[in-house]
Amino acid sequence: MARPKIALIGAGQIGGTLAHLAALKELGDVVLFDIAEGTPEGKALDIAESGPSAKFDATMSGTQSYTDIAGADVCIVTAGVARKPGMSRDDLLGINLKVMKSVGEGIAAHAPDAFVICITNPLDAMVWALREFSGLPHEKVCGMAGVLDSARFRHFLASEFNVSMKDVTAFVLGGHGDTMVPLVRYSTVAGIPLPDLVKMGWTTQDKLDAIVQRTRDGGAEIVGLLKTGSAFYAPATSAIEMAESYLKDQKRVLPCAAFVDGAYGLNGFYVGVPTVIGAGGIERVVEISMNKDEQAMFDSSVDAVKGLVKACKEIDASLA
Ligand code: A3D
Repeated sequence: MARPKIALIGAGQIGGTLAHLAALKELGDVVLFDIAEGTPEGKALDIAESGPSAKFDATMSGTQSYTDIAGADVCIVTAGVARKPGMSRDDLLGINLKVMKSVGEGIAAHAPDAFVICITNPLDAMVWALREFSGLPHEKVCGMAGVLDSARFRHFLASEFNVSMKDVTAFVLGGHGDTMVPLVRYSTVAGIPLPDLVKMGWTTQDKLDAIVQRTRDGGAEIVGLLKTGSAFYAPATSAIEMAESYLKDQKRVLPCAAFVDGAYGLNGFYVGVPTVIGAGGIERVVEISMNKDEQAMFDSSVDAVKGLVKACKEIDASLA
């Protein structure tokens, strides 16, 4: 059986890291696409030349032509502009909306059967726009944010408790932005919910609140440190986890920006929710019960995303 084909639309910081990780994990043959001439070709060649030492079997190629993504099984989209210090994700809206139009049309024409993972910001609006422009089935188009936000939350919690990250699970819902909702009640260490760990004296409520806030600001913290771009190692690793679940039909339960129609009181809307990812794409949206405070946070996050989608429609009348 032929190896799966993975098309990476955008060969910048995240795109290059995605290609490297896909190769190391032998997920399939990789095509890097970018409008910047030489960048995808150079990264593809560099990674291919690491193959003999890393001992992976996967081909790498770079291109400026959408015809080369033909028949891709997975497309991961990072094309666009990343945040600079002082820029919000929403500042990127107008620029990246145009990029989603060309990418969506390219995928529709050459890889209509692919599972598509969008990473370009502002995430929840861009995944919606990419789905609209590509016309692919909703369950085959999703956005990566929740896995990353949860990973950041898990990392901070594991450091606070001085335990293995493997034993920390965390739940982050809502849009990928300042209004994201890290759900403390559903986050655990080896199955023990965080509120119980506060009662057990492992941490204090104040420290937990600070970790929740640091999670919300996780992207900005890296932007502030790097000064010339945004995070790329953890975002790429998160998207690879999602792609692997699809390609190997793992049916992992992963939070991502998915099309929610019916659950959470939403009628046809992209937002961060727990999902099951398998060979069918987004096979299930997991609806959890929320208390009043959690629901209020989720609602305001949904409202923020609705505002972005409205702005997209205003910028591009064809979306309205
Ligand atoms: P960067 O290194 O700038 O790479 C973007 C690439 O896109 C560049 O190589 C560009 O040449 C290319 N590009 C621009 N326009 C097009 C086009 N029309 N077609 C094809 N390629 C194009 O950025 P990055 O890799 O660091 O980040 C990529 C995106 O991910 C940005 O929008 C970030 O804001 C976003 N991001 C999202 C998260 C989430 O958690 C959702 C995290 C980190 C970054």
